[in-house]
Amino acid sequence: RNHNYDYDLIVIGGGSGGLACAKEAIQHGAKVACLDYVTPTPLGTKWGIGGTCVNVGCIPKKLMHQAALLGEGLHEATAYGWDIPNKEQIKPDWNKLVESVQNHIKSVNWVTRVDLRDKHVEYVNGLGSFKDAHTVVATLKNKSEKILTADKIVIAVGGRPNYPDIPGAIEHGITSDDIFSLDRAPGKTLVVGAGYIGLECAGFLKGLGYDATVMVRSIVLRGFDQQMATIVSDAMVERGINFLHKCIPKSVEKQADGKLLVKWLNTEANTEHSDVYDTVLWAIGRKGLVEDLKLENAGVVFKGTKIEVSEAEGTNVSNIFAVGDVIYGKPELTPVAIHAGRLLARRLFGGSTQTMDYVDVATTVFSPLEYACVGLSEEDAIKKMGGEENIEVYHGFYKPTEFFIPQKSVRYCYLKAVAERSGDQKVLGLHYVGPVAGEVIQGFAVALKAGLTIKTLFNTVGIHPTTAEEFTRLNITKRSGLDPTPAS
Ligand code: FAD
Ligand code: NA7
Repeated sequence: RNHNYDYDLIVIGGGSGGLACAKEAIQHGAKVACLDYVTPTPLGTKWGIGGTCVNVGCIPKKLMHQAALLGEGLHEATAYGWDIPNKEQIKPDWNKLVESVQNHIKSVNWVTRVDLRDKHVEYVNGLGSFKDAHTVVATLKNKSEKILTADKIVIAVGGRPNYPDIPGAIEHGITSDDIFSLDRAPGKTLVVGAGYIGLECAGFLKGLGYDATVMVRSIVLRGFDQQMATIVSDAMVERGINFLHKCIPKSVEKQADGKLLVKWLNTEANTEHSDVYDTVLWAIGRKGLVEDLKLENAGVVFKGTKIEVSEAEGTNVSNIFAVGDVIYGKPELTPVAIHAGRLLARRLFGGSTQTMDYVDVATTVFSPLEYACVGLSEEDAIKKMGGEENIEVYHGFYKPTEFFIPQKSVRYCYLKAVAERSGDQKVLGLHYVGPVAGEVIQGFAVALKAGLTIKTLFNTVGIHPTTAEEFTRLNITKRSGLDPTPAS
């Protein structure tokens, strides 16, 4: 070790990427400190160690999604013979749900702290900033400062939600950082933004019985396959979620009765509108948390709110690296941050040369009708292969067993395999909407990474009766023009 420094490694940020990196570095004998500090939201919401995923992201989101699915299941259960008295009066208790979700999170925070202590990672609950390229200042809660030096520094500060620059946005609006611990039922809610976070929040709110509206600036789920995005949003409309298309918010005012008067502009018709809501939730994208880091003191170059890194997650300063949501142009997903953090620690301290592969990362949108995919969207496949004539799209609607008895529409289970047209037809992308979408796509993601072809896919014997098996028998191409809807 280089004894000129207190530590071999300082990780700034104790979220998915930072913790994975710190713990892996310890495995390789490094002396490691990990800083984590949460600046409260404008509403005053704060949380413990573990970062976005555990506290205000994937985990509470999936728990609330599950709560919403159970409500739906309760209604479907009667079709199977469950006798549920006063079904229409069944309502979730928001405060009880929040309490259960927060209890789970607190237990994870605690386990994380114990784990760090057991592994001898020094945890510093302070806001980190650079003094120079090897020195980090941790500003603790009581405003005192702790100076730490290290040979290598990893920036894993993640991101936080953006607020629009309109009157009342910060004073009266909330974000995903607040919703999972909100101390009152959200009531009638306007969700601004139609990325995956906006759709998921509106989805579980409606599923829990609250009136939900999504305001869409341009298109739904930009960056995702647009045919799939349409199926997802149509299914949301069918569940009673309102969509305001081509609209942007103008102002939020609090009325005397405490409700929020929102004014917005329809950019297509150039007309102004307004309505009153109990809650306004901004889901308009996220910014990297570079602001507090004083990167200029270390000479680290950044791009907007993000840091551009090399193939080896290196910044322009040789001993400083970055992983996770704070890096520029890579998928903002927990497993991406974890994998990159771990591989980085192995390279820095374990003699490894393996770099992170950011290509073909599978993901799921936990909208009421779940959507999961891996690889290219149909649009991107057409672009990559130089035209529609060079790809083949196999697709089909399917009625899973779960849909039979409650008589759910076949329109809400759809599978699509996008492949090269020639040879064994390498699979470029797989798309699925339907039950347990993430579980369906995960295994296929492995196959796609291993070079899956249509020939292999169709040569695989399915597991019956599942929805995933349908991928092995998609025999209708879009080109054929045949109806992909099954007869029954
Ligand atoms: P984070 O987990 O955000 O951790 C960064 C940590 O650093 C935070 O604790 C932060 O407070 C701290 N920090 C920041 N600045 C400093 C500083 N100067 N000093 C000290 N500490 C600092 N991903 C999925 O894969 N699946 C999902 O289903 C999913 N759902 C999501 C739902 C929502 C609502 C949101 C918001 C995100 C979701 N994500 C999901 C994304 C996922 O949460 C992030 O990609 C992941 O948490 C990024 O990890 P990270 O380590 O880069 O940053
Ligand atoms: P996204 O995926 O960046 O989506 C943001 C959404 O908000 C998107 O629909 C945007 O519309 C919309 N948006 C952005 N700015 C505004 C303003 N000012 N007014 C109204 N609507 C706006 O963000 P998420 O929060 O869903 O997800 C964050 C990241 O996590 C995302 O990058 C994923 O990779 C993971 P647009 O399409 O730009 O017109």
